[in-house]
Amino acid sequence: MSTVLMNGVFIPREEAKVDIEDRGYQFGDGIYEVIRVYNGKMFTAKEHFERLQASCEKINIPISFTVDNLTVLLEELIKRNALHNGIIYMQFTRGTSPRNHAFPTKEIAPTFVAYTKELNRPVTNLSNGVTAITVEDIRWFRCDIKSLNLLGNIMAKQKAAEAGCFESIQYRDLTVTEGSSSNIWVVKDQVIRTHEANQYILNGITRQKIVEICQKQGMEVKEEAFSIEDLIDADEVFLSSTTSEVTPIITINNVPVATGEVGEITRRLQDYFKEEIIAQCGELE
Ligand code: PSZ
Repeated sequence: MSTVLMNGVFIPREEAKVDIEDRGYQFGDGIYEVIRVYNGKMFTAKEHFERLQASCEKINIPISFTVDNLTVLLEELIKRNALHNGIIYMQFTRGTSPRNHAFPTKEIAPTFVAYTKELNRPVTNLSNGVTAITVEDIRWFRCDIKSLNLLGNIMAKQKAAEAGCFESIQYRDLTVTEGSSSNIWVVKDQVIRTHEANQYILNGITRQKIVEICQKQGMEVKEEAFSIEDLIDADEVFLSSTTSEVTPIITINNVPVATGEVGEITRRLQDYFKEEIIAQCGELE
């Protein structure tokens, strides 16, 4: 039986219940984070906590934790669930209040939940790459907030699933924004590009790490939007996320990317990223 952290208390998963008037349940009025755990240790935890705080501030959910006490609680959660490789899912909602679109006028406590899930590294996808389709980005204009409102994202992912593909690459007008749950990258003539971090995308923690790696390794990286045409014409395409790390994309809309082989720059970035993981969490199996 697994243990869940709910509002600061450890309880059995079966006992973790939310009220029907929790604003997360009724309006999607809340935010979340997913932190990767390797060898029982959290990877890039500080960055995830900072984004969590930023998301809360952007929608005025009062923050009821410090990074230090949250770290202690999540480490305890990992221990209680004997989590070796997996994720911590955590979310804050604005709390429970009689239904009304406007925020409650009375001060209410946010609802906080965190739980763990076992998940191995997606070694087959990392090695062979995945397939993708392009879909129109129908989401709102605050994709920088890691909001619980994921209808646009899940509809995009469902389209990919129905096409037998791993991910949907979203575009607005002619510009590629991001995947349904990942950031998208192209490589052309040794130059690596991904959409700039603004309101049209989530500034992925994996994305930020990759930019850092490129700068450290002297690989040319541009945080600059690119078009559907650039995507189709790229030498290499890959996606990045907490659970997918650096995953090659080998076909888009059933058409191979360049030769259809995983690119050299993608492989280098995978290796550097793995070194980052090992430096923080220890040797991987
Ligand atoms: O397990 C899951 O459900 C996860 S793990 C990561 C995500 C979902 N999504 C991350 C994400 C996203 O949802 C969107 C719309 N854009 C980019 C990303 C990548 O962000 P990081 O690198 O922080 O995971």
